[in-house]
Parts: sequence; C-alpha cells; structure tokens
Amino acid sequence: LAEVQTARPTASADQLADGVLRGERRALGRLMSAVENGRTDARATLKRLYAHTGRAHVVGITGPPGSGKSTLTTGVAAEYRRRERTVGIVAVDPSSPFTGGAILGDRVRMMELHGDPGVFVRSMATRGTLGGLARTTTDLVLLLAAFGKDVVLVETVGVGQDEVEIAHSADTTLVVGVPGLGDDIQTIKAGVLEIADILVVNKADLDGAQRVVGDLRGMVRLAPGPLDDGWSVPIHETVATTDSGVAALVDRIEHHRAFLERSARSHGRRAENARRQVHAIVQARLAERFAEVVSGPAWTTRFGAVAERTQDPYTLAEKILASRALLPD
Ligand SMILES: Nc1nc2c(ncn2[C@@H]2O[C@H](COP(=O)(O)OP(=O)(O)O)[C@@H](O)[C@H]2O)c(=O)[nH]1
Ligand SMILES: [Mg+2]
Repeated sequence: LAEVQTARPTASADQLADGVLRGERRALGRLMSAVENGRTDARATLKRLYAHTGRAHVVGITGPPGSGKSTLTTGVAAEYRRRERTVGIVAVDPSSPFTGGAILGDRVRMMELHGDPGVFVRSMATRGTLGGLARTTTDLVLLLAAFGKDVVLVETVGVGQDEVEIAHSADTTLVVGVPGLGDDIQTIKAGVLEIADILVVNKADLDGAQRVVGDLRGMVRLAPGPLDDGWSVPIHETVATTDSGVAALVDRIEHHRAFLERSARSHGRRAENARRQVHAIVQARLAERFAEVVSGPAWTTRFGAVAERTQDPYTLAEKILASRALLPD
C-alpha cells in the first residue's frame, strides 16, 4: 500500500503530461498553474515533456511599457493563424490587455484570439512568481511547445536581467521601440543589441518614428547582433493598431527562422542557450538548498560569529561546500 501511495504523484504527473501531449487544454492549464505556483512535482512532468518541445518556434517580444507589444503580439498571432499555424502566447506584463489593462479596441481583437482553439493565451500578472520570473516563463513556453503549438510568442516588459534571460531561451527576439521615448532609447540601447534579432519601431504613424529608426540604425551599425553570426538585425516599422507592417514582420520572423535552420552556428546558439538554461537551474536549486541548509539556531550562531568577526565568511562558505550539504538528497 505504501508503495502505491508514493507512486501516485508520479502517475498523476504522467497523466497530466499525456494530457498535454494529446492537446487537452485542461491538463495544460493545470500544469501551468503548478509551474507558476512553484510546485516541485511539476518538475517530473517537465522532464518527461522536454523531448517533445523542440518543434515550436519561440518568439520573444520585449520593449518598454506602452510601446504596443500586446497589440503587436495579437496582430502577429492573428497573422500566424491566417497562415494556419497554431499559436501559444505567454504575456508577462502586469498592464497587459491579456490581464485586463486594455482599451476596448484591443480587447475586441484579443477576444477573437480567445475564441480560437488554435490559440492558447496565458498571462502572468505578477512578476514575483515563485521560482523566478525567467524560469517560470521558460517552463510555460516549454509546456506550450509540448502542447503542440507551432509558434510561441512571449511578451515581456523592458530589457532587464529577466528579459535577457528569457530572450536567450527564445529562437527569435523582437525588441520594440516607439517614438517619444526620449532618453529611454538609451535605456533600451544597453540591452538591445545583446538580444535583438529584429528591431521593431511600432507606432510608425506617430511623429518622430523616422528619428527612432535613424537612431537604431546608428546603434546597429556600431555593434553586431547576438553572437555575431552573420545575421544583420533589420529595423522594421509597424502600426500595430491597424496591422500595418505586421504581415511583413511575420515574414521577417520566418526569414530569421530559416536563417537559424540553415546557419551552422544555430547549433552552437542552441547549445549555448542550453548551457545558460542548465546554469540557471543549477543556480536556482543551489539557492533553494542553501536556504534549507542554513536555517535554524545553530546557523544563526554561525552567522553571528561572522558578523562579530570571530569567523570569516570565506571559511564558513568553504565548509558548507566541503560538507556536500548542498547536494540534493
Ligand atoms: N498610434 C498608435 N498607437 C498604438 C500602436 N500600437 C499600439 N498602440 C496603442 O498603445 C497603447 C499601448 O498598447 P499595448 O499593446 O498595451 O502596449 P504594451 O504595454 O507595450 O503591451 C494602446 O492604447 C494601443 O492601442 C500604434 O502602432 N500606433
Ligand atoms: Mg502589454
């Protein structure tokens, strides 16, 4: 009986995994919640599903708040649907129309996607998810890929460390700029060239769009794109609200995908992304283990000794490492 009971969680994880592979939306939703809640039993399922996740093309869409990322994401998704490709969307944006921040016009368009069985939308309203934003997002993307989506769009805000990490796990990353950012162009500048495969100037209907295009063109000329792999980063103008330039943007994404497939370096790029991913997992697990290991009054005393300079932090850290206490049970 004991054996049966310990086997049970694994069985249900397997059932959920099978459900996802069969395309059951309910199983997918349940697993996504488990991942978002940082449930460790979701790991077993992710392990099983990983082998089934290589087919989807993952497109990251990032940029400052209000630049039109959600509108653009909707347009890109709709265009992919017209091309008979299925789409998953992960929106990591607290003010996203996907999470209720939309003006009416956007909502209506969004609802069209919601009624389409070829589209699955998941939004994460909070940045403070257990297990870290980038990890959680990457796992949600993985689930949508296992679910069989041809394309997975990931909307994130800004170009902070999390976005850079998410971009590294995407196949194609769009960085969205808009006119009227002023000095913000400097802010995106720092991270942009490291992660952008395609630079999008949205709101091309507004004054100043040409200046942004010019600025970006100057920046791109000064620095090579990610990995310096022979891809020259295009600058693409769109008006997401009217879908102007959106079909051509999808053409460019497909062009980048084809580039990756034929480029000898794409293998290296994927391996490098895998290395980053394993690094992130090891870091997260070590942090978890560390927190478990150093709890309790004995440790309070040890840290107190470091604070009072009767013990140095290096020796204490080395003792922890040497004790192998950080290794999983
Ligand atoms: N004029 C103009 N407005 C746009 C365009 N794209 C989006 N918007 C508007 O910009 C606002 C923010 O859009 P949203 O997609 O929520 O931006 P996000 O915060 O980057 O996701 C909304 O009011 C959109 O209707 C565009 O190309 N031109
Ligand atoms: Mg948004």
